[in-house]
Amino acid sequence: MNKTKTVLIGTVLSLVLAATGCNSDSDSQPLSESNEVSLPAGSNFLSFPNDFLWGSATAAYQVEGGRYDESGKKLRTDTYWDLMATYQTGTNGDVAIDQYNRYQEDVALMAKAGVKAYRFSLSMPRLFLTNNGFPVKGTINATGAFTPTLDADGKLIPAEPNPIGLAYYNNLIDELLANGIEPAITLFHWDFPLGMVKAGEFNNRAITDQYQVYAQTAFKLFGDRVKIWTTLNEPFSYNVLNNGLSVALRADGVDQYSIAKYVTLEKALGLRLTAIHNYILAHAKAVEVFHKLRNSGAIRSDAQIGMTFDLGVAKSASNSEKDLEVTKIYNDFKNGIFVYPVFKGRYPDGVLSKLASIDPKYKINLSDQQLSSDLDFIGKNPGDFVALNYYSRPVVSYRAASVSSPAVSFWTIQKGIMDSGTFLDNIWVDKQPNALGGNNGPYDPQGFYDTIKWLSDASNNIPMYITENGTGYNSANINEDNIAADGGVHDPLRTAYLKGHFKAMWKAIHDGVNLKGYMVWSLFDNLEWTSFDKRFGLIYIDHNDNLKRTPKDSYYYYNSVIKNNGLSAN
Ligand code: BGP
Repeated sequence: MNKTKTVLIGTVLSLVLAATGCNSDSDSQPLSESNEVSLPAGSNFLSFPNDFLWGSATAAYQVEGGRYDESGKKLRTDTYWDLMATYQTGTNGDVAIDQYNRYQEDVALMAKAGVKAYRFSLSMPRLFLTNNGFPVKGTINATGAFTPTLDADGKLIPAEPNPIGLAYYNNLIDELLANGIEPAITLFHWDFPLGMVKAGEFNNRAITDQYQVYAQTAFKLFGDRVKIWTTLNEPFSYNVLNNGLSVALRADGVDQYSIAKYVTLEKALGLRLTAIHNYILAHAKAVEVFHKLRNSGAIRSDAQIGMTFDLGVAKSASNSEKDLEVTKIYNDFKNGIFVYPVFKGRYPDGVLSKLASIDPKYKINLSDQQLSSDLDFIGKNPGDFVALNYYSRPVVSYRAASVSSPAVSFWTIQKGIMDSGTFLDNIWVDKQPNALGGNNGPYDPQGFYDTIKWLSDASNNIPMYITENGTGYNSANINEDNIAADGGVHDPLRTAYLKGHFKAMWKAIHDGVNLKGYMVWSLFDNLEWTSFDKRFGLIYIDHNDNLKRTPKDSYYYYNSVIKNNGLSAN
């Protein structure tokens, strides 16, 4: 280990110890203590509701592997991420953490951790192997273009699921249930078959109908056993931060990496506005068909569905009127653009006109009439719960136009690089990581609380699940994820991070938020889309030793929280 890193870790550890009240030494500085939530005086043990669902989350491309069988035959068709990951770092998800072959071992580790739910995603490329992974029947012409086949009523026809892929998900679900773990399915966690990306993915409205048929097929296949469903993962990250935007840029003939540094947040939102709208429309279409099936008794009557949002409600840099005002605008625009259509049936006031005023091509490509009928439909199909992924949140301040920007905005499309930039003329957004925040942006449990509250208000306090939260560190930052001499993995930073966020959840419930469960990201170190370096797991995966699983200290901490259904306030 090099010296700089050793010093850094030493400093950070003392900050953590000071912040968690474990063992302060004289050099300790308070670690953004203002970011911790304050608990009611006299709080001692923080108990969670009896039915609180403590769980963990993953996504298919990040854990499954299982791209080929032993004879080299494809077990799934290609996904866009097979290209993305390889293009960026030369790595790929062919094996990932091999959950495809080791799901029984992994479920046993979940059971040992005491988790009550496992959120995983279905891989469309695995479930539909033929026809380039399209979930509907169709034909492919010589140039590779897909044309859906329609029935006599002009409707799409569901494709036959691939029996081997289907067997995998059935086995996984049955194994979870046999271990008393609730399966929670994400229908779309970004790994579209390559063919659907070539067909325009969410820029193409027709994809929303194909997605609806896919959702219906999945409900019919697994809805007898699965109670918790999320439709689509993270509209912001999918459409703006990473692959959606890169698809848009490539389609424009622009190299995504050279343009990355010139892409301001509003430009990225503008470029993907139609796709964002279609993403939300697809959610509503899945909810509609889900409720039809539930009403007709075709799936469990207690099954529930919702969408997973990636939000971070910004903190104002100061109490100045201007900072407070731009922070409100930022939150309404940046978070509201995804949430308001679903729960209010409208986009935030002024956001569409503002984006169009920046560039006339930043618009949803629909007639006013179609847009308003879509919003009516979306507003009528919000789902049964709302789900939140939270890692961090930015600090926002007013920046006079006369102040020269230190740099062009870096809302980079490469995952994992969070930086600062301008948003809408005079809004400065700062997302520098702090010690406990690792490479996710700053550690900010108060931001978690604020985001939960904001989302609860925006969704009329509908039941809420946290579907992702956690932290990953890597060698470029702070590497605490190593097998120690004693054979364990000691990750006090991750434990401290979790503890701070559990307190924030407790407080939100105490303050009336209808929070039903929490899925940590992640139980396993996994393929963080383009690299294995960022380790988010409570279980260490050893790439030098046959992907051996070793529970980290944070795993045992989580186990104790679940067992006690709460944690100490101190
Ligand atoms: C979320 C994704 C997850 C996972 C997580 C890790 O955006 O839904 O799939 O990748 O982020 O966080 P990070 O973006 O810091 O890598």
